Amino acid sequence: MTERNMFRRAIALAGMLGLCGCALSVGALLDAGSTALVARFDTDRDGGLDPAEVTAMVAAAVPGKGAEFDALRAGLAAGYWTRDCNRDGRLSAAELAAGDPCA
Ligand SMILES: [Ca+2]
Ligand SMILES: [Ca+2]
Repeated sequence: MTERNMFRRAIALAGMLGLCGCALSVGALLDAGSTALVARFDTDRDGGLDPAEVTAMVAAAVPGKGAEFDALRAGLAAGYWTRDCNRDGRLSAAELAAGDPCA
């Protein structure tokens, strides 16, 4: 297997885990706690991540150019938004931290 193919498989796996949103927490994916994650990307300091902030977070987690990366980022962002259980358009640290936040 070439190094490039291994890389592609790795990002595909990361995308699936992000879409699932169950096996792996967002915090674990970025190797940071949810509170630290919100603190890092909450640029307007309202205590939650709005769509622009989530986009910035995903871009930081998955750098790279091209359609594959765009699709991966879109998938990850969609996975994160399944955690917005109160549907206020913001992801709080509690929503990011919960293993199954909408249960
Ligand atoms: Ca915010
Ligand atoms: Ca929310």
